[in-house]
Amino acid sequence: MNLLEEKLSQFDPAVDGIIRNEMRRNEETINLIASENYPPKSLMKAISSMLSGIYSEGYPGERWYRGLENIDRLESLAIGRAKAVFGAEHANVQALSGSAANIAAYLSLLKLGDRILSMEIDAGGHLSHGARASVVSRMFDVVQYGVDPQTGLLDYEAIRRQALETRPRLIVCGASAYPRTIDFARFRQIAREAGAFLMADISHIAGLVVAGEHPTPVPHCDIVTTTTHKTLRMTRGAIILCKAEHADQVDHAVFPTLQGGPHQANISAIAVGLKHLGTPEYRQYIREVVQNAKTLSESLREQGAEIVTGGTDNHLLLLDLAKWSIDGETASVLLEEAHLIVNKNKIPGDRGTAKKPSGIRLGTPAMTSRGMGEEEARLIARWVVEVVTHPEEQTLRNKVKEDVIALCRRFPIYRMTF
Ligand code: DSN
Repeated sequence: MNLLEEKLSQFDPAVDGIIRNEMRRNEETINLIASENYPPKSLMKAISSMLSGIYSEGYPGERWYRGLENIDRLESLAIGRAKAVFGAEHANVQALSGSAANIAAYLSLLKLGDRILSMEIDAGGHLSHGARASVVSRMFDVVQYGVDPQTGLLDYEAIRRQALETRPRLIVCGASAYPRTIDFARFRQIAREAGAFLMADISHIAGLVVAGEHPTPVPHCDIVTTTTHKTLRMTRGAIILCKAEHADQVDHAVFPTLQGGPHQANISAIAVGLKHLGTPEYRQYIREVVQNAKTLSESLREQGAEIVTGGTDNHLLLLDLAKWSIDGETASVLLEEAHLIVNKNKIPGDRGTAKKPSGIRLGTPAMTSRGMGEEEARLIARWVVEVVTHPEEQTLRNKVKEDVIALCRRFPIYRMTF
């Protein structure tokens, strides 16, 4: 048997079956996880090529192995597209994930033990911004800012005071669960006054930045990091953008400090994805993502839901469940039974725990990718409220599940057969 020619379904029906079941699960549920999306087929074709077997330590023109002329061309193409799309002086496309990109950014600007000022995870920051559970908190001296517990908003004056008191070497802005526009220019002023570098992690809002639906941090920051698979709708990876003066340190921090060979098959898919970002269709998609999030938020509010900050400016919103006496864990389990997929999330001033927080986070990138719009957002809002306000009613959840599946059939993701 020639294994190189073997079909997955023939050689490994177990794995093939799991993949098909996962495809079916996606087709029959509405994915409201704010950080997830469906990459176009063109990217999935690229990522499953022979490039998966390639090693290419180094950078274009400076490799350790031979036979990489096509890879050099590919990575240069991806770098050039990333710089053009974001208006950046330098781009690194090798980091394997958002956390790796963030750690590489810290290593390129800081010495171990230097102080970082970043957003608390409970307020919407990311693990890799220095949460206690992350290795970042052991590598650096991390102090953190939150949001105003009453409004849920960033309090720039409080952050400024904290920066002037704690004198960090680096200020990190950007979030995983913040529904409002971030004032990067204001962060730049704070960093300048405090004598700190400024880094933005725009993993969640990168697509909005590219499409002009959120102000760009690029001119204000020393380094900007982003994952590629959220609103950017690519396969999973990360991009680091920086000023030319930091280019060598950033590249060195990624390779050889943090990683060996990059995943060139994924870089090929990212290159394709970066080409998509320049199209009018992509800008229209992002406008719809934002409009759907606003409609979802307004419809939830009309039905009595408490939305953190009162609404959203971007692709996600946080639902405060306290008034309905249900926690985020229970709510997410019940919603999953109804085929509505969300994640539990802490909210500002939360008295709950990470495992049993008071909120859930809802995002619109994935539902919008399959063509759902405002009418569907209103239906989703109604179903979410029905399910979380009637936890005892299994029959109601079954009915919502049937309605969700019927709606999903009208919006196939990939038009693939099982
Ligand atoms: N896990 C991602 C999110 O859900 O926001 C961030 O890494």
